[in-house]
Amino acid sequence: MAKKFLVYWLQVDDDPHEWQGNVMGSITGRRQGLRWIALLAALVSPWIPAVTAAPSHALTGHVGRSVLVIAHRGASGYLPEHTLAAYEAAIGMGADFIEPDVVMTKDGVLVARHEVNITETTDVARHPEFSARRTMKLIDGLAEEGWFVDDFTLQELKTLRARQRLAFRSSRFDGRFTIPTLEEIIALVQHTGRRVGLYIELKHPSYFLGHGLPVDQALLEVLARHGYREARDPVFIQCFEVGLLKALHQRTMLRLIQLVDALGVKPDGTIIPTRPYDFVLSGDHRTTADLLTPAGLAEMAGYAAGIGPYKRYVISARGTDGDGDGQNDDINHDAMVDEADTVTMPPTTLVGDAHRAGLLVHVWTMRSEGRYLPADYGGNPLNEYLQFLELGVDGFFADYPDQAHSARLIWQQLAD
Ligand SMILES: [Ca+2]
Ligand SMILES: [Ca+2]
Repeated sequence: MAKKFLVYWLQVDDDPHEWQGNVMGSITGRRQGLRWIALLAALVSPWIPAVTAAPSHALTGHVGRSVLVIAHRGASGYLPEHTLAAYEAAIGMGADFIEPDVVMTKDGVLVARHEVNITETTDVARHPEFSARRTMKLIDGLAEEGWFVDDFTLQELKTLRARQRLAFRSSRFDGRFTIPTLEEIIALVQHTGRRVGLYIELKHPSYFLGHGLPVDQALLEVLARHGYREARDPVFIQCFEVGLLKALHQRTMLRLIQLVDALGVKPDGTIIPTRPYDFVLSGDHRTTADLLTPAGLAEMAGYAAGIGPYKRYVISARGTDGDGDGQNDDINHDAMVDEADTVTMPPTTLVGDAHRAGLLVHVWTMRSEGRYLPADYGGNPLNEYLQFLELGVDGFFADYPDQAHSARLIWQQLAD
């Protein structure tokens, strides 16, 4: 999801020191790290018992009671995403939940992939027997070319191997791992020796329903078959679409999370909202910005246990457009324009607003590479984690779950 957020296109009046007046003002990175930790400890001490009242691995989830490490697509920073190896590594790294995105095969089996289009994350292009299946499809209104999961049976899909999607992450494990089914993932978490939860995202449900593949029904059936039925069970079902979650709320006690997307961030740090795709289909003109108003939060609290917002809705970041071309400048002169060329802005009130509405807040996505870290974090992802912990989020989606786990440990030590 991150790639699209690297687009910044408005003039910015940038002053990296302006935000120092707020409580986060000591995070200026490298040299001031210790000062920041001392300040943090002083700030949090009066109310920390509420945060640590439940053990960190409590999977029931409850506003203000625990902070969950959610392994985003598995330990996807290290291994090809959505493979049993990536999930198993994440469990070993201390994740409370692993996060399978599920899509459906031609023969109605739920498997883990982030996209309907499997071109980027598998070696399908190197299988001549499938070359004729290369095609063009409309996915949520956007034309895509490649190979698509719903054109393959499970048996065919199992002949493919996963590959690393991002050029700057290791490709040494390409070709090693198959695409797992949801059933295989459930078997993995049920045999790990500790309680690990499933944080399952239904991808593009309107697309699949439109093609005669009822992903929601299949998901509830698979989960029920393995004993996941109640709100106390270690499962969250997440989706960007609103209507699907509202319908699920009528049919399951399992906890639901409303994901809240964005189109991008303007150079001045303003978030550009988007529309859930079911809103596009139904003619509902509201955007994700409307979901995050008091009325929107109250509505979501009627069917969801929490929200999964893009993290910039909580702490945005802005760039610099000194040359006036409408794009962020490469202020660190590394020949790339990315989040390292931005600085964070004062936090919004979203975490508190959502908590007052009774909603958990699980933010995405924490990524440790420097290109994802605004300059004031000094290249250290710990600074980002601590800032979000200080704001009271209830969980993180993390590509490096070991680092999320470490950050939580440090946070807890600061509280002692
Ligand atoms: Ca996901
Ligand atoms: Ca740069």
